Amino acid sequence: KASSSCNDDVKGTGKNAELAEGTVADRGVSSLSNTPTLAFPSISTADFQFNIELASDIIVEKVEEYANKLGEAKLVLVDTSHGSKILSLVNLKAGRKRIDSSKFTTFVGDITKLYSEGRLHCNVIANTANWRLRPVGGGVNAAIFNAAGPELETATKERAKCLKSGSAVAVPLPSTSPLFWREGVTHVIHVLGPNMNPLRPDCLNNNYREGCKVLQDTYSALFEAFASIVK
Ligand code: AR6
Repeated sequence: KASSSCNDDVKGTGKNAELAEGTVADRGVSSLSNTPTLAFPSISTADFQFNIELASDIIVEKVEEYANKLGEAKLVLVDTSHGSKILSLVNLKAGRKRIDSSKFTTFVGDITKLYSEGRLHCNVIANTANWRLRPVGGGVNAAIFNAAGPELETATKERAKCLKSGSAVAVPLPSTSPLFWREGVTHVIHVLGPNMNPLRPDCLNNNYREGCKVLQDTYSALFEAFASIVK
């Protein structure tokens, strides 16, 4: 398997969020919210071709599990289009479970422009990365690495060389990165979800028993990494 050589002990979240927030304000990004907020895309449902009905169940289940554990912090599921099927399904299912909208919402926008274009301040954003943690490919990964500049690649290499599916690694963003000074993002959490696309490494060949478990593990790893940053 392509990623089976990834045995890095993924660690560390960085503790400079408070300091970083001050620096952002100094650089002119005004009216930033103080509520720690994680913006995350739907993991695995585009390039990795994971079934969106199953993925939406898992998102709602994991958000429900973590909403209270995270205290004041908020979770925001993001997608680029108003026609996003995953956002519609999650909104419907979160509504049925009466998930507190002060702890979880959905948002239509580019995850790299949430503050500058949507006036939504998310101090942490999640990246649907590839196992090598490289700034290649498309989707969220390309958008975040492009928007963050070379600073993210350098900071990522200091934390981990690769990523196993089902896991996450949090990377503090240097204040010189445009994502930091323009959007107020202090950390990027890279995650690697289950892959159902035969053209990508480690395809699970429609094994949804394994795939659902890996997707649950990925959201747990993401929300745990966010909890470590905000605590
Ligand atoms: N802002 C917000 N949401 C987005 C954006 C954006 N800029 N771009 C895409 N989405 P994907 P995956 C939504 O394909 O399925 C990469 O090349 C998109 O509509 O990024 O986990 C990596 O390198 C979808 O709902 O992630 C991996 O190899 C969601 O984000 C592979 O693709 C996830 O889409 C990972 O594939």
